[in-house]
Amino acid sequence: MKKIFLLLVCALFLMTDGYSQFDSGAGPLPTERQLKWQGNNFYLFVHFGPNTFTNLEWGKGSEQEAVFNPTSLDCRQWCRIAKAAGAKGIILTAKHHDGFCLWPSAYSAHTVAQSSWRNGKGDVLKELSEACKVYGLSFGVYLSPWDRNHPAYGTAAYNDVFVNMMKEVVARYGPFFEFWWDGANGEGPNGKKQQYDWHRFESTMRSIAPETPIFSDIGPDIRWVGNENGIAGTTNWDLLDTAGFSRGKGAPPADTLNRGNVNGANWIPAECDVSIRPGWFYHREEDSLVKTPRKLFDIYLKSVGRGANLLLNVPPDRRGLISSFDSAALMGFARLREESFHSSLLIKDKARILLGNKNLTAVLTDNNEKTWADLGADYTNVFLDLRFNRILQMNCIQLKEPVQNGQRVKSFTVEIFSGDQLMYRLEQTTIGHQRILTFPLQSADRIRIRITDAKANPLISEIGVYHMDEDISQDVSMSLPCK
Ligand code: FUL
Repeated sequence: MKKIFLLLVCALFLMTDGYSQFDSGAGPLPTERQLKWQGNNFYLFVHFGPNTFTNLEWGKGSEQEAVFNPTSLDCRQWCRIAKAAGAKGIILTAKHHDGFCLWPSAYSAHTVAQSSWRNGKGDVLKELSEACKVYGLSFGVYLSPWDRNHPAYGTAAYNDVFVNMMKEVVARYGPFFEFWWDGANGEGPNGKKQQYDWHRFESTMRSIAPETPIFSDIGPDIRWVGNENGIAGTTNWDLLDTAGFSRGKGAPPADTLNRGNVNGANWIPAECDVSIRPGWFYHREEDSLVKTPRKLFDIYLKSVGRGANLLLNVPPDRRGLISSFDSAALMGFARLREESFHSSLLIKDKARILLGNKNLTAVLTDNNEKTWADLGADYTNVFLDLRFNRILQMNCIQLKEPVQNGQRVKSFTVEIFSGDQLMYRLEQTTIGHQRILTFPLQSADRIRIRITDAKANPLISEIGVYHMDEDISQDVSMSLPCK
């Protein structure tokens, strides 16, 4: 009997997918590559290709290669703007659904090499990977398996083509900080759909780029957030059940992707992809529709501020440059983040953070996710007491969990006091890598944070309190005013 029990325990261990590790109580844990990726918070997406020149969103695949002809492409300009915007990296659509390769692939006859751009000698991946190095940015690629041009699409031979292309880009332009698989699966030039060999695609990537996290609807490392508006759920678990689901049409419901699964079997955090414009590719008629800095800041609060990463698309124009409309919006967005978060009132006021008689101020304000406070097994009977030295105006609080130990907090409250008077109360669910909550401006000298439910001892690594411009702190959904 004892032997059977031991065998069952061993089998259970072997059944885990090898990517997520298990910790009793706290649930699945992130891998090193996922943790590193999570630290990037915000980075740019670049949709660029024949669509930029034909004014389409989904190219047909029958476009002449000659249509791709940027007049003054400069990837360093993209990087300068990304850097100034505070983005940590750039992911480029190396091949979109039209099949056109932005690098001279040996596995396609529909690439930059067949175009007249730079007499067929140009290579956008090479240029961008080099520029990213110069500017200290991470580089990633998007590779669409759906290919409306490739003659082999719709046959088993196309899976070889896709595998070869992955090998080619990893060898020539890697390492990548993220590899992006689009789940779309439409018809190819011969009217047939492809049976993607996802298992092979995944094992190929794991063997040639084990450090690179892979994005798709359902991971294995990063999941889609279920919408293209850049908005994660107010409840956002880094966990997802993937058994029985597949990429594309077979993915879990959008709502599940948006919030994750509280007891999900795999650590697969969400990424919020959204475009700065209505479309993913550049269209001149959308110049006046570029999102404002305030709109971008609101998206930031609802993505990064809800524990997800933000992938913001900024498509270059027909010159091969990011237009001044987009760069101006990005600079305004960076300014709003800088003004809002550059100094926590806890530091400015030399406030104290107490847990009973323990002073946790240093640990919780050291901007170091590797140090944390353990609120213990009896956490419902204690609270973190943030004591300011005077009445201050505040409208934002930021909390972080050290997710290397799992995502533990299921619910918590934040109570804001002036003296003994409770001024405002927020009831929330998850924290995760980072939670930013805004509320109507309060004059207060004390904040009480109580964890009301958790999977295991709650751990908090960082707290910040801010007074941001009132116009931009309007995200008051889910907060419960008490007066
Ligand atoms: C989707 C694509 O169909 C869009 O064109 C865009 O690339 C978006 C990021 O992913 O699946």
